[in-house]
Amino acid sequence: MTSLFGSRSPSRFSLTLVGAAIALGSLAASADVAARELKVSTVLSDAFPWGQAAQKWADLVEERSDGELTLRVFPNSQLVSGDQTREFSAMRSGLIDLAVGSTINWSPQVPELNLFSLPFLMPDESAVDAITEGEAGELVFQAIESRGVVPLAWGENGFRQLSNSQGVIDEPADLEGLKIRVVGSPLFQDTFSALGANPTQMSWADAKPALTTGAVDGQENPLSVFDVARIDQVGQEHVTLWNYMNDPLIFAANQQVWSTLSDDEKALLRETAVEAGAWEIAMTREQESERLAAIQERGVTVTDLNEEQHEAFVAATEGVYEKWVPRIGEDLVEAARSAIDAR
Ligand code: X2X
Repeated sequence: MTSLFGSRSPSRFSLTLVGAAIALGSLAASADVAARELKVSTVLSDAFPWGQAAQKWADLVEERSDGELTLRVFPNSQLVSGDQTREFSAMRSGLIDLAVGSTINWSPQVPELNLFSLPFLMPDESAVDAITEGEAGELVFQAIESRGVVPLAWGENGFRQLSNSQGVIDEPADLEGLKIRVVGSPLFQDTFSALGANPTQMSWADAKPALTTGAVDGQENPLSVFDVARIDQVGQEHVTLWNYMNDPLIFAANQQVWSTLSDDEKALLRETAVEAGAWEIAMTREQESERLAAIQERGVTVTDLNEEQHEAFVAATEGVYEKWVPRIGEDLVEAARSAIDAR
């Protein structure tokens, strides 16, 4: 048997084979480097605007990198086994490459993110934009970066409204003793305790089952989440529109992963995150009134607070500021307030 190198002078045929093998080898090697897949974590799937934001990001990256960079979205907090308040730590430690995450869920690790959860700080969408698009937003991004994660762009889960199974809530006294499911972030415990409720921290994965069995009486989430998850079907017949806080989303990357990307790849990821975020924010806001109508059509009682009722909730939660403003940082809160005043 003649091996490829068996004859003294290799035939033209065997030389061609060697050449082809080398070419194939280097092709495979460059494909390894080029066709890179990054994992994107989200809490909500693409049935919700949040998951759609991540999918949009993935689609834009695929389109513009000619398939060289692939973002694969892992919804339902599956990369952290459902424990959404561990997502930031998992991204910092490298278990997660990229995420479109909620400021609430990351606030246990990044205290500055509690800014957005301060009750009744941001009255409307323009107040949210004034913060995220200005100096306060930059300070928030610096805080994230200083804790080992690279922030890229903003999205929006939305203004959070209150729902419950017991009755109409239009004053703090109506919350007295109600068991309310809140996210596992300490500020929420304080806000709902201040209102006289009985807050219970649990992950989103556990929330719907707890509402179904009546283990909790109520919850708070944006209308898009209430609508898509059909929270009306688990006995939540009353919704109070109180806009008590907004939950911006942040597109971000693990620092180690980020440092291995070329300048072009970094620019591509950043630019597509900004585009996907802007697209999702506009969509979420545009859909808000249809969602409200759909929820009402299903027989849910919707209560819109008048100014006096609204003020009673603001007054009842003022104490939360005393404890949390020092933790968030006086300068950041001040920057946010002046941005809101100047809008
Ligand atoms: O857990 C929630 O309520 C949710 C889905 O809105 C967040 O992840 C903050």
